[in-house]
Amino acid sequence: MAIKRSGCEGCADITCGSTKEVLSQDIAGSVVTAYDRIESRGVSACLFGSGGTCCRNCNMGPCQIIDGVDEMIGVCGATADTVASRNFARIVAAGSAAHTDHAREMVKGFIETAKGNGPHQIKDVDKLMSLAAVFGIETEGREINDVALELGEKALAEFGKQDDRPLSMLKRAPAKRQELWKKLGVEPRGVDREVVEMMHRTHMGVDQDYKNLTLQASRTALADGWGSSMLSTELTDIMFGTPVPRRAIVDLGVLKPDQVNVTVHGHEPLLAEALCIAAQDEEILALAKKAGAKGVNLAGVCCTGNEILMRRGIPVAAGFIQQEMALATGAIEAMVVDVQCIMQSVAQVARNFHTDIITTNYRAKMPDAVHIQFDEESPLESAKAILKHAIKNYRKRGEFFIPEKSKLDVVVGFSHETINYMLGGRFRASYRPLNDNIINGRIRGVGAIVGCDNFKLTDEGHEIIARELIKNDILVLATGCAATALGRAGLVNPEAVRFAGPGLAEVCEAVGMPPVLHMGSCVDNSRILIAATEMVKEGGLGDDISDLPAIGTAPLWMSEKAVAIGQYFVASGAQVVFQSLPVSGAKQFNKYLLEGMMGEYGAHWNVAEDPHEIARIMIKAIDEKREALGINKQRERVLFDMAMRRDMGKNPVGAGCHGPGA
Ligand code: SF4
Ligand code: MSK
Repeated sequence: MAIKRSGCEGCADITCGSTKEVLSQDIAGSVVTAYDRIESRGVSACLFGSGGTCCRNCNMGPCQIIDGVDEMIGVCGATADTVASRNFARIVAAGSAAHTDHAREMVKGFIETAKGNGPHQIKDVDKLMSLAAVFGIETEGREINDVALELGEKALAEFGKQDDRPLSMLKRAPAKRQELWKKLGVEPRGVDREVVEMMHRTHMGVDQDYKNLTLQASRTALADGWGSSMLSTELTDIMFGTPVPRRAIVDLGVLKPDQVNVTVHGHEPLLAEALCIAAQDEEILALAKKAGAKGVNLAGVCCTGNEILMRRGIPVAAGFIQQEMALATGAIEAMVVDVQCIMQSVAQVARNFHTDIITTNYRAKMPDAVHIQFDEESPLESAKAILKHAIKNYRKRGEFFIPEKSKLDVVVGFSHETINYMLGGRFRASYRPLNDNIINGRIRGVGAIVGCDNFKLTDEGHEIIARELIKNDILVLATGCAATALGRAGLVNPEAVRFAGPGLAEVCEAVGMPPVLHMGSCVDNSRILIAATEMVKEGGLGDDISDLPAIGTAPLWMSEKAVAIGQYFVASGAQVVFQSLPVSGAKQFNKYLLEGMMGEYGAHWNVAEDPHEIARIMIKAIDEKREALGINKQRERVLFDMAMRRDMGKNPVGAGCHGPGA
């Protein structure tokens, strides 16, 4: 059945250009995407679910609570604040668990590498030594792999630690923040323990105080940010190399007409790295040629894409919202998936073509997919088996369409070490120049744009916020699918400096960096914590993260992981702005998140739907921090107006595309 789409006349903006182009082709006529499902569902969101006041934590319910209405509390007496805070805490626990299970796999892979098993080596010895120091590991006169093995084993022990001592990595935070965590009682202990305790405390009849529940939500989130996510990022860097700036390309146009196209979708870089090595293997290349292809073209989707983009410059075909569109090209032989953010619909879309969805992780199987288990002990063999399967599909490829013009240049690879080198120079790497430029006002502050994209708001949301921030001299750090969206918008590129304000432009031009720095995947938000800590330690901008003129946003968040990230940012002293939070049905708890947390952590959550409003909140918060530091100069906020948009050859805001059926 051909899908009737209502079209998107007049929309020429680049963020949705490739999606629109693919779905307007005849070959995509039978493909049903999320855009179609949104249009055909016709059901508005449940108010109790959106407000966070639906509880199904026991079998006396489900209970739908209306705040302030006595008859509408839970059967057990639970109030709206209790229910919404329990639900919020469970979201944080689920998001932290996802990062943690991913991180554990990375640590296990690191241990195998340290033992000399598999195709990888220890690549970043400097980082190995600095992390060994954090764990109190003796390094003098020892073999590199010996140090790495001890580090891997100590890192693995952090997950299951049962004593009450805090996680080792917490000592990387500013001293004042560590003191605050101790005082509040939110220092995380074992990573797994915090998730388990969170689930216990939200069980029926346990913790019923929204503030007390939120303390454990902070502890759980901190175990993620400063524990599992940070371990994953750091050990991955040690094993695969800390990213350095490199040029690459993003968007659907990275698929190749004459090669076996294999997209890697999910999160765990162990699989993706093995595929990168296997794709160059002579046996695999010979098989591809025998099948009539010129080679194997690997391309990323979602955060796996960001991992290999950052470290290897492998192109990213799609972010989260474009995963179905990549398949709808008909040009992909296999979409290889592991864990997280894989829509079940990809198997249904693939059925229209010769494409196989290959699941690779026992945790994440799908109906209608082929399963080839990725074996951590022989990663190369697993990767080759996957590619051989993909190559077999090449001859079955039918009609296809690749939007070849949809291909944007990006410069990526901005680890916190890279920022250090770029601004301070390789021989005196330091955050001093960044701090000085913030103090002298060339750079007004730092804004992080992180997280997913979703189908609720236009993809343009990321772009609008980023353009407004850089125009106002705010350096943007980006991760996850937000970074991919900004890449598609042409902003992750030194040439985008023409859109920046004069101060930021001067700094970016001097060192040749883009005004939007791609810092990696969603797990890599821990890089932002370290960068913020380095800025504090460098001096001149206060003595805690909460003093910095810096703020984060996840405007188009989708995954529970984004809420865990938001909570660890706030608990670390950095304000965040989200497009919505499922807590609005509980007055006191909502107020506590949006205001009350400030008194405890020096930071709080903000909610705003409109991207311009998000940018306004971010700029205001940065100016307030500058004021408190005594470094503010009164200046007008430069509004991102119609004239500027015309100047950039873009459509007016609001005429952007919310997908092909918008
Ligand atoms: Fe209802 Fe209380 Fe059970 Fe929740 S825990 S479902 S509010 S009775
Ligand atoms: S993949 S968690 S949609 S960033 Fe990390 Fe993208 Fe968000 Fe998934």
